[in-house]
Amino acid sequence: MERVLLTGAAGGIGSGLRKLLKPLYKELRLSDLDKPADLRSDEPFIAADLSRIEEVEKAVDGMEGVIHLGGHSVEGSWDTILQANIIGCYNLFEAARRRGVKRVVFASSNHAIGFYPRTHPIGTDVTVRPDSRYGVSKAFGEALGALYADKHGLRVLCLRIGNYSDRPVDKRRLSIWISPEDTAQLVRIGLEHPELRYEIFYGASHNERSWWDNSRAYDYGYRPTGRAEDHVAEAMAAQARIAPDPVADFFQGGPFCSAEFDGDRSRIRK
Ligand code: 15L
Repeated sequence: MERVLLTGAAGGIGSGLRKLLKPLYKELRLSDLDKPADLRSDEPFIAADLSRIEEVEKAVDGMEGVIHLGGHSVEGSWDTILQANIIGCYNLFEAARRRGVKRVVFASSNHAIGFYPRTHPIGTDVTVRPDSRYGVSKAFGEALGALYADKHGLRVLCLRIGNYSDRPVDKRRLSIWISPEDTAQLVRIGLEHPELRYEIFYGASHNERSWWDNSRAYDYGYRPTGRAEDHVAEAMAAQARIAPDPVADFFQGGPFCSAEFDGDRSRIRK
């Protein structure tokens, strides 16, 4: 694997990953709607709007692998999600197929399964329970990845990313946090592991409070170095400043679950 495209390069995860991955690949091409403000002269960049397939095809041209972080990274209006994450994700996989890309690492999200209660530990083989239009778009991306893997032989890794950050910032994030270095480690498995065909992994560091069985990632050699419990005091101090929210505090997806919530409150145990 020598030529890799990183979409969403100007975003939070993209900005961290491009620095960690640059030394590892001969060409790490960056793409986003606009150039990252701190783009260096040795970083190739191509602007692309994911909702325009001809622009996406140009961005993936000549690449062996794609790390697809692009799109809208939180809840948004239906039209925003439709253009950036549904049409955009389809365009990415279809452009990859047309241009002979071999592997795609797709940034899915914990919000594809956000409506599982925190008391219900899950693996990656459960039915999706999205907590938002954004979460639905991530489940859609996982399904597209499976289609392109089974039908067209693309190798695809979907990372259900928890919360990417230097450290876990509240109680919920102690369960779902992933460090930049562990994210890079998982991306490398997606781009390089010889046996990988199609997998879903949780994008999580070594978190003692995790709700997720991430054994598939460990089977592929994942050995996270980030430990959420090293930051427990700070995270709990931050949590003390957040107002309690019975819906957000009950489900794995947190505030994505309570936003617009007018469902069955009797499901929520005290
Ligand atoms: C996500 O998927 C978002 O991209 C990120 O901004 C956080 O909200 C994260 O989930 C989270 O659940 O903490």
